[in-house]
Amino acid sequence: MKVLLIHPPISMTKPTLPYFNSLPLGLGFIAAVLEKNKIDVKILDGYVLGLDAQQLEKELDAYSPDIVGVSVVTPRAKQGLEIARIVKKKNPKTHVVLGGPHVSALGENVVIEDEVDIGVVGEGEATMLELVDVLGSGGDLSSVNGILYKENGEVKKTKPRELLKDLDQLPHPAYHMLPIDKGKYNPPGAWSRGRKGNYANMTTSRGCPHKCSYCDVHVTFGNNYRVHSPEYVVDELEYLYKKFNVSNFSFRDSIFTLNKKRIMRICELIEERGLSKKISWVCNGRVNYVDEELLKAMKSAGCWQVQYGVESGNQEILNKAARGTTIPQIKAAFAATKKAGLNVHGYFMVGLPGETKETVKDTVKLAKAISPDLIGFSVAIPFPGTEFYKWAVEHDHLKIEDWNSFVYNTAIVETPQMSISDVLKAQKWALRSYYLRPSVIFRRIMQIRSFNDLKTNLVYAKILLFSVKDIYRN
Ligand code: B12
Ligand code: SF4
Repeated sequence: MKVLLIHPPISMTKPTLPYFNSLPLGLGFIAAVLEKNKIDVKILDGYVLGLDAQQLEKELDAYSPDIVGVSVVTPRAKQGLEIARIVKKKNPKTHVVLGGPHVSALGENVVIEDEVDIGVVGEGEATMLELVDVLGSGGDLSSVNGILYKENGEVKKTKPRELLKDLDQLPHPAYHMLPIDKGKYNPPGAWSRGRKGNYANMTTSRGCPHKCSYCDVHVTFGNNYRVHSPEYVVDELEYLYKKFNVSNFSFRDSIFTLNKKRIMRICELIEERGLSKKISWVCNGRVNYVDEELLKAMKSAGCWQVQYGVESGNQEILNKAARGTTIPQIKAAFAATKKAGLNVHGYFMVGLPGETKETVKDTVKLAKAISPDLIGFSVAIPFPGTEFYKWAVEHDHLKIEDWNSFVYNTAIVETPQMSISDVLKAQKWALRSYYLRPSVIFRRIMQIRSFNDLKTNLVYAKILLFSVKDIYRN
C-alpha cells in the first residue's frame, strides 16, 4: 500500500504562500511510524508549497497512492475536502482518510461528505498503521478503534482510540520527507533571532491539564499531559542540527514549561552536548509555570524568547474563560522573563465571552504595563469542540459560519455587548495603541538584527498604519 499524506494549502484555487509556516509534525509522526513498519509513504506539504489543483493532480499521477491522508484544521476544512474531491475524481478507488483537530471535533459532519471514506479521531499514528493493514487486506474497518467510516452510506463510529501512553515509543518525525533544508520553513525575523541556518518547530509533550474555554487541544490529545523524555528531545534537536543545519528552534508544546524538573534537564543536556552556543530557541510558557531559576537555565541553554498567552487584562474575563491565571501571576512572569534576559512575546485576545469596550481597555492597559517585546492581539475564535463554540452556537452569537473565516484576524462571534464589527475594530485599536508609541517603536528598531527582522517590522508597520480603525473615536 502506498500512502500520501497531505497538508492542505491556504487556497486550492489561488496559490497562496503563508507568511509564517512550520513543519506539519502530526503528519511527520504518522509518516515515521508507517515508514518504520516498511510502508511506502510520502508527505506533500501543500501549505508551504502553495499547492494548487494542477500540482496535486501531477503528484497523484506520479505517485499513484492507494491511500491519501489529509490533515485538517478548521480554517482549512474546505481545502481538505477539495483535495479529497480531486483524489476521488482521479481514482475513485483511492481511500481518502481525513484527520486533525477539525475531524476530531466534528467527526460525522466531516465524514458524511461523499468524497471522504474515513475520519480519524484523536492521535493518528497507531490508527493509521492499523488502517493501512486493514485496507490493504480488505479487512473489517469496525475493528479499527478511533475512526468513522461509511457502511451502506451510513456513518459508523468505532470505539475511541486510547491515547499513546509512552511518547518515546514513537520514532522521531520523518523530517527527511519535508523540505526542511530548502529554507522553506524559515519564519519571520520576529521568531528567529539572527542565527544562520534552518528553522524547525518541535513538540516535546502532548495534552494539557487545563481546559480553557476557547482551546480545543483536549479534543485531540485529552487532558492527560504526556511527555517525551529529555533524552528523546535533545537527540531530536541534535539530529536536526547535524543533519539539516537547523539552528533556530521553536518548541510548540501546549505548555513547554509545565514540568520544571524536566525542562531543567533538557537545558542541562543541551549544554552538555555543546549545543547551547550553536542553536537558539523559543518556546510557549504559561505564566503560572515559570520562575527565575528556570528562565535563567533556559537562557543559558540557548533560549531567547518565551511566548505567553495572556489573553485578557480583565480578571473576570480570564475567570469566565477558565484560564486559571491571575493578573499578578502575569505581571510576575513577564518581570521574571525580562530579568532573566529573555525576549518576551505576549498573546492577547479580543472578543471572549463578557468582553466589552471597557474590558478591551483593561487588556491594553495590562499590555502596556507588562510591555512585551512583541505582541499579538487576535480575535477569539470558537473552534468546534470548545466551550466557547458551544456558548456561541447556543446563544446565537456565531455570526459567520464559513470555516475559512475561523482565523484569528476575522471576527465571527459577537458578545452581548459588542458586535462583530466592534470586536474587529477593537482588535485593530488594541494593536495600534500598543505599538504606535515612541518607546515601543524605538525598542523595535533597536532589536533589528537582520534583513529578515527589518522585513518583518515593515510588514507589521504596514498592517498597523493602513488597516486600523478606532472604535473609541467614532
Ligand atoms: C505549531 C502549530 C502551528 C504551526 C504549524 C502548524 C502545522 N503545520 O501543523 C503554525 C504556526 C504555522 C500554525 C498555523 C496555524 N494554526 Co496552529 N498550531 C500549532 C500547534 C501549537 C502545534 C501543532 C503540532 O505540531 N501538534 C503536534 C502534532 C503531533 O499534533 P497534530 O498536528 O494535531 O497531529 C495529530 C492529530 O491531530 C492527528 N492528525 C493530524 N493530521 C492528521 C491527518 C491524518 C490523515 C490522520 C490519520 C491523523 C492526523 O494525528 C497526529 C499525530 O497524533 C497546535 C496546538 C497543539 N498543541 O496541537 C496549533 C493548532 C493546530 N493550530 C490551530 C490553528 C487554528 C492554526 C491556524 C489556522 C491559525 C490561523 N492562521 O488562524 C494556522 C493554520 C495552519 C495550517 N495548518 O493550515 C489550531 C487548530 C484548531 C482547529 N480546530 O482547527 C490549534 C489546535 C491551536 C488552537 N487550539 O487554537 N499552527
Ligand atoms: S489554552 Fe493553553 S493552557 Fe489553556 S487549555 Fe489550551 S493549551 Fe492548555
